[in-house]
Amino acid sequence: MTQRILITGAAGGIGTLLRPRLRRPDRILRLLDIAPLPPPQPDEAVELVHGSLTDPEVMAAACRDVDAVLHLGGHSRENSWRETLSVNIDGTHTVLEAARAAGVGRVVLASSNHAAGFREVADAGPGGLPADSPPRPDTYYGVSKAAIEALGSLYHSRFGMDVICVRIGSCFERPADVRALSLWMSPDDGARLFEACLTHPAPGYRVVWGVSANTRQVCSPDEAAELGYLPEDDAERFAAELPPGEQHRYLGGPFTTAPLGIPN
Ligand code: 15L
Repeated sequence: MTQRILITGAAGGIGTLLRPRLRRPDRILRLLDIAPLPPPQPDEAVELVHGSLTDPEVMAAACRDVDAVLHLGGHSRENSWRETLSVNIDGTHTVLEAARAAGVGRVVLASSNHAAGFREVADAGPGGLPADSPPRPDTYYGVSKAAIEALGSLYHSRFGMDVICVRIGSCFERPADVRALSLWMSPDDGARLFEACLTHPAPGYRVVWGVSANTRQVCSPDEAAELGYLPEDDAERFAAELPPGEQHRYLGGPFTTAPLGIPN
């Protein structure tokens, strides 16, 4: 049977990396964004929706006939409190509410390491920081990610929805700096992890880290492994190419000192 997956924020960085990687013969990707989306490739089974995840009518229509939602949309960095509240927190409520009303059984939420950005790297220990370490946000952005994890938990407990919160480390083609040698999630591993989130038979509610199998790992791999995620990449192969730098005291690195509420 054909499966339909709605991806919010599909024109963003991670959405763009995942779009070709989540293609399956028996799958339609419904891609939603307020930004323009590249037109379908030949033989690409996609549906493009231009609209805002903060609009309940847009989301109600977008969730129709959908099997799962991959909610990547929202501000991906620090912004004003008003914007963060409206787009990230209220917007995620709108997404979850539309999914619930449409009977969508599974929602995967893009959380972030910044929900726990004030966790100390030195506390990681040999097993790494647990994925469900209580929030210690480093920014308004981090607060919004902690809040959406709580919203996801509520929608699981009240409505039985499967909700997986992925505390994404740093997902780019290659690690940007020394800090990312610990937190990098390669695009291919990102696809492996989101695929595991989509295919696990009964995940319930859980929080997992979204990172590759990095030599300098500070995040526990166990919770994502329980989902069936087997990362294959390691940021270490880029280490020699990166400018020298020190590991930060806190997981959130520069976010922990960036001014609050100022877009960066
Ligand atoms: C994030 O949550 C951001 O969305 C991304 O732009 C990076 O800054 C990443 O964290 C990171 O910590 O490297």
